[in-house]
Amino acid sequence: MVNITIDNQKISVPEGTTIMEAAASIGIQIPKLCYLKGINDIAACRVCVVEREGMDRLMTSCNNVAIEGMVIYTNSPKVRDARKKTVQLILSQHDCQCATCVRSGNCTLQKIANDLNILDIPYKQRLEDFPWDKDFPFIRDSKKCIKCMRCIQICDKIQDLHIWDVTSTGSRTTVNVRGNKKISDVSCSLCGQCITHCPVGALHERDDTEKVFRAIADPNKVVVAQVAPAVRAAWGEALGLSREEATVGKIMDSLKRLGVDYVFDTTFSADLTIMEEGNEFLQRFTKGELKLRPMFTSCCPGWVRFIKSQYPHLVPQLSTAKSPQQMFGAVMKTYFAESIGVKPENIYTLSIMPCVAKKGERNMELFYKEYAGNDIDAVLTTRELTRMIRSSHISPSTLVDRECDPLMKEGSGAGVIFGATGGVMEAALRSAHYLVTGKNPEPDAFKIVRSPSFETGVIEAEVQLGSATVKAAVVSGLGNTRKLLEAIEHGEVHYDFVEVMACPGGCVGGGGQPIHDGEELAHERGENLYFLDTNAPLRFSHENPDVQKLYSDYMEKPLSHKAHMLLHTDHNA
Ligand code: HC0
Ligand code: SF4
Repeated sequence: MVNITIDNQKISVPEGTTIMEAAASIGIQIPKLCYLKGINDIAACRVCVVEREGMDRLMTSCNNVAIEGMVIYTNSPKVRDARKKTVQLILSQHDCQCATCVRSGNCTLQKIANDLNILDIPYKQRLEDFPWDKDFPFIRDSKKCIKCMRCIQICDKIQDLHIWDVTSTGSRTTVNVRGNKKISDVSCSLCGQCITHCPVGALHERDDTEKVFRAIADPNKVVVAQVAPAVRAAWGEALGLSREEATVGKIMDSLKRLGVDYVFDTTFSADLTIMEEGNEFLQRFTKGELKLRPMFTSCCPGWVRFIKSQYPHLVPQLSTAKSPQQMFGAVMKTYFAESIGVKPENIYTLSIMPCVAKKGERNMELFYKEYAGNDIDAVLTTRELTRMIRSSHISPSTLVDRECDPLMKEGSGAGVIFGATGGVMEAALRSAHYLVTGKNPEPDAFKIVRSPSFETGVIEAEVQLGSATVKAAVVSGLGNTRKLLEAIEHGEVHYDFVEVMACPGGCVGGGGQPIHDGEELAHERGENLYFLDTNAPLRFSHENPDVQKLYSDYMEKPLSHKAHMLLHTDHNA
């Protein structure tokens, strides 16, 4: 242990503790803008400076450790003065139009400036203005970038994609797409992790809320919405609702109150995906098509973009099943449209997703009889949904639990856990066990594939399906994924079935989820989904009565010709 004094309080902390951590242990939260533990501890912003007794120069507290006998002041006049000047300088290079910023009220810079009582900016404003393609699924506003480097570090160290870079040097040092290229010309996965780790509003999703408001107001459109599994685990965070209060039924109510005509839960089509993907896996597995092993899941568009750009030769190993989002869109514009007697072109399919990449995936085409369009017409992130609720002046406390509409009402617990890393695999194994043996396993029989912690990269499991042993692996985060793919390519590991999710922890940690300044909530949100699964009346996708009805009335059987037309895709197209 090391003994130090912080703001006149004597404390003992373990060796290696940073001054920032030591201060936090006694309730002193030293302000910081760039710091992310283990990822960005380069002291780029210098907002976290403290004064050490006997030293002239102030020191950064995020990357200096406590040393025996140190006496530290975190809020002396010298510290306050330096910190204020630093923040004022940052503000002089930041577009401070807070009223029109998507992060207003949830911006670390705004909070720090307020806390420091900064009432003016004595320096000349100098804003950068790089062009950006406003049609791209996410937007970078260079006028708001504070060069904290978090986006660079997340993309390099966690996602191993290197989309962002420092460009120029000295006082002109700035951040941009690597090589000053257009974002559409680099291999961005659209995972959105740079957005959720940006402390200000320099990065955000393309706003599609107005487009959705217009569709709702259009008397010729029937708006049909779906809500992804992971949204229920996080939407309440942005509206001040507790986990218990923020039920999925209240999301359905909010959508109806916004004017959406029909509301559904993506867990229905997650169950449908299991029927298609599970059968596809068993077909590939039992036929022993070794060159197609392992089969990779295909429901995460961030991962699909990654494999297409980084490992194109492995694309044939992706499951051909569309993601639940896309399957649901196709079913809404065909089976459901026919059931309510509306033409597919008058159905407007909307999804609420924890994801930015889904805004790109939505472009997947749908051809059916004389209809040619997209499965999905608009994707809103969890953050956009909560903005729509706020802008419609709906008080969250007045929301009530509302069921989904008939025909595709049911969703199983297996569908709910899709939103957490390992969930797709676990759901698939539950049903594959039934398909192989004719018997249900214990619902939690395959919980070995669940991630024990947020940091866990790869989970491996050998599971028994009847007499066959299936080697499964689950990975989340694209840096971890690259390592796993390299090991597969070098013959170091052998699997039959691999689930990949681009975001650390899976969709619960998605790039479209509420932002908490670098705090990682994926594990906690994932636990919530497992809790919902444990308490769900239905635990197996193959037992979903509405999915069974869809097959008997419309699709015939999994992997039928019609199912192939509507529910599968050619990843090479
Ligand atoms: Fe996901 Fe999905 S689980 S990718 O994370 O498979 O976005 O939540 O909706 O489509 O179901 C996201 C979440 C989904 C899809 C489902 C899958
Ligand atoms: Fe989107 Fe989920 Fe994939 Fe992240 S893990 S890119 S949120 S689908």
